[in-house]
Amino acid sequence: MPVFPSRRVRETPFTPGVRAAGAKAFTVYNHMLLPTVFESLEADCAHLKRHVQLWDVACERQVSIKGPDAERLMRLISPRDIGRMQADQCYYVPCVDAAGGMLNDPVAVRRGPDHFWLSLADSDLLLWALGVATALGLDVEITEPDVSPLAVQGPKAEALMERVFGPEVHDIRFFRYRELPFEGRTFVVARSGWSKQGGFEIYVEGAEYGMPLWDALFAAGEDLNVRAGCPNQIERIESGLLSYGSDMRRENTPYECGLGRFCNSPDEFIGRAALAREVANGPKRIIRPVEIAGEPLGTPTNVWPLFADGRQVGQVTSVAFSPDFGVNVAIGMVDRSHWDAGTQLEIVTPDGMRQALVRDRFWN
Ligand code: THG
Repeated sequence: MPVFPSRRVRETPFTPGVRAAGAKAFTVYNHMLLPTVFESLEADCAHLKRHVQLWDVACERQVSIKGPDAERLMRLISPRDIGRMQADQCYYVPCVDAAGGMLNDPVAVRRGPDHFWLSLADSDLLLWALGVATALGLDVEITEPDVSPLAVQGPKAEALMERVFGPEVHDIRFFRYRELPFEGRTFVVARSGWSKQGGFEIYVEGAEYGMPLWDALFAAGEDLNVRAGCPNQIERIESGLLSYGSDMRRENTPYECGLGRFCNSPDEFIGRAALAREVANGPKRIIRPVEIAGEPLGTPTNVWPLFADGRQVGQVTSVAFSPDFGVNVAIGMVDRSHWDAGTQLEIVTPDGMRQALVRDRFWN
């Protein structure tokens, strides 16, 4: 079931490399191709934990917010303390509507006093930013620039990055960035990425630099066993990294998603009153790691309901069999009455009813 690319379902600057490396499946994310499997989920995961991978995550599109009112707009649309963000810093920022519902969970990158990028999860947040800015008559320019993130992930990412960008990469702290040269250009290089195996993200500015950088990293990493990879469904569930659209949506608040620690803004941001009420009452349900017993399960294409005493008390939205932990690992949303670690539930899967255990910690 190959995906038919078009102007709407966009290829990326790295697509030639991804195809040549033998991507077996793609999904569509921000109207762009995102590879999901190379060898197999299990083999890709094992390699990621031991070596280093290049990930085409160009689909993490940037919304550029630039101009005299850029910080004002950022303070309105993020519940996080944007005012404290340093010049070289990245912030994970849940964005919410007036009712406190999640609209996206981007990584914000401060490019300057009056310039931010929002590195999006899968929803059209540009339209929201544009709507807020237009309604309030803010002096900002909002665009989707020609910037394509390339992630370098895995325990050998440090060694590979040093060979291409120099020893300065060692000085980049978590969720900080430096502008480092490549073939006469400089790129934002941040220590971040959608895995817990360590690594960097290079924000490649200018599509024409995509394949030259891809090829340079491959050539430099041959003895490090570098391979093409992609966000891995097993590893990211083990790590508790949430996927917007799957694990949480507009019907969820950041507190339900365990993202309350990123909602510390002193400003009058959109959704402030709703989130204050949520803090006062406590969330009704919460994201939980869930272990599902039995044979390896496939991936859900819709919610799998969780039951206790014949009543639905939650749902599971991401599942993978973990070879390292020997169980089906899953991300669920569980009602307050049943969210305590150690609670045994039943889950309806396409393979029938299974036992499900609510855990307090993710695996990685
Ligand atoms: N990198 C960049 N853009 C992105 C993602 C990314 N856009 C889409 C998607 N991923 C956005 N969602 C997330 C979710 C989790 C994290 C980053 C982006 C993440 N979380 C860490 C954690 O939960 O442990 C650290 C958060 C922190 O402490 O600030 O990394 O991956 N460019």
